[in-house]
Amino acid sequence: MALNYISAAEAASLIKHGYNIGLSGFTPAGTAKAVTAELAKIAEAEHTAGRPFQVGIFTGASTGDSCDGVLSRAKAIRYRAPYTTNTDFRKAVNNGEIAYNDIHLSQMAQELRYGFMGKVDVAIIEACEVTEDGKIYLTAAGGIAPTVCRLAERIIVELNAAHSKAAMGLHDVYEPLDPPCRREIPIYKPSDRIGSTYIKVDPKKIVGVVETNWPDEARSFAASDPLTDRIGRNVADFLAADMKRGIIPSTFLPLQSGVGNIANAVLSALGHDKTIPPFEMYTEVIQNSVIGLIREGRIKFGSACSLTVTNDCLQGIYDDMDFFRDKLVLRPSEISNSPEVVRRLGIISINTAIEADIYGNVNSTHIGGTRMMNGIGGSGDFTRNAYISIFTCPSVAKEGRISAIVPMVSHHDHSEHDVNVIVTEQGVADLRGKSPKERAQAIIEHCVHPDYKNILWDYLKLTDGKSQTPHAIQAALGMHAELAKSGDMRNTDWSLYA
Ligand code: 0RQ
Repeated sequence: MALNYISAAEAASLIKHGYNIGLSGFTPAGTAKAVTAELAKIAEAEHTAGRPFQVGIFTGASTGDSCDGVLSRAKAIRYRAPYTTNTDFRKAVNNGEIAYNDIHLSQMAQELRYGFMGKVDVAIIEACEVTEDGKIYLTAAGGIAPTVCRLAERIIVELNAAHSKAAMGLHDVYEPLDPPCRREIPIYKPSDRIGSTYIKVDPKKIVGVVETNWPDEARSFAASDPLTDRIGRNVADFLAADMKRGIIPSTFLPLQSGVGNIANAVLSALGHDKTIPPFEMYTEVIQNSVIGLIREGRIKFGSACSLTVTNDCLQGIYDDMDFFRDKLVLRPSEISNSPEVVRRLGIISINTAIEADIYGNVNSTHIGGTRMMNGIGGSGDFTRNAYISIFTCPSVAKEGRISAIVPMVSHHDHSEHDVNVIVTEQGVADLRGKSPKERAQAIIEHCVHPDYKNILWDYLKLTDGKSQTPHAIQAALGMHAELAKSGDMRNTDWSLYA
């Protein structure tokens, strides 16, 4: 069946008010871009004409400005799931304009299949190749593409020349069966391939192919600085010591690491610590630092959902595919982040906290307990099931006015039952095997900034000091209340609560 080549505007005109669209891509690699950019223009025109126009968006993780940015500015998003990092989208969410469902990334595809979020009307999939018999070859991410292709009534393919056809073969496309027929996902080591290199669809569902040449919109991260280097060093030293005393096998274990500057610094420190043998990644996002370490032979294999790398780094991978072919695999997010596989492989997970409390509970998503930052991403998928789960963050934010360690988190993403280790630039709190009261001692002693140590010790004096998890409930959010009042947690006055 011949493919029907259409423009991005023609493709966008197939999407109607009230539709749910399912997108390829993940943080924000491999996201379809051209059709959503045109859709924003349609939404603006409809709004000007006094007609409603909003869609639901299902995707793998964050998208770039060409989706979350333009569509939120055009007030064209009714509902969206999961993770996002776009500033305008964030503003719209915190203004109450968008219904944002921040779910674990591993659950997105299956919740669509289970019918929890309504039907997928149109899938928009970025590809480096599409064939007349319905084979779609993805670009730099797996995301939820296989699932939305299967569920959607119609598929639009963005054939993007900015991605080399060398990406063909990078993917391992696999969709598990749903209960009660689900079997194990047969991955026993990070490099195992269990699926096919393309998504196979009924070619009649492909209603249009849009040719584009639009580079990925990956964020560039700031160069490492002394603070992130210190955090990275603390993580590397901690893991090296665990290996030395036999807690981590001498062959090491596969790593997962989140997105951003701290993640880059941690990987750089681990990669350059020669007491740690070359290791593997079983992670959701591969950043530039991992590619460098694969080239240096320090990382043996990278399994991920996306190549969230700068465009020159991505081009370098495509140009050097003979080298990378047996060192990288991209998977759908429900496989890259599968709790089952994470538990089996014994992953060491490293994610970022906005704040943690003295008992080891972690908030990764909300500022001040109410305002969405980005979302939980895959941090919960890995943390709950990891061999060792680590959270990192600077000990203070906003020039010291905010302590990242507080008596009680203002929003709860990862519970004390799941968090093994907290690392700041001040040091490492190893929470494994400890009771809540022992954890509080370790966290305040090792992770808290000197400006806040006495404030937190004094908080404990307000409690009975005996109960399982001692709290002075009326004062537990006192540091947050002080921040709201004076703009500086250092002014916290516990006598108000005595
Ligand atoms: O504010 O943007 O105004 O400068 O939060 O903080 O320190 O620059 O760090 O960019 O790595 O973001 C947790 C949000 C950290 C991110 C989070 C302010 C701070 C700054 C950003 P500015 P930094 P990052 C991977 C797996 C999700 C969970 C996860 C994230 C801004 O890493 O979204 O790891 N993680 N998922 O000043 C008020 C505090 C604050 C604070 C920091 N306590 N109170 N503001 N900030 N702490 C993702 C995927 O799965 C795909």
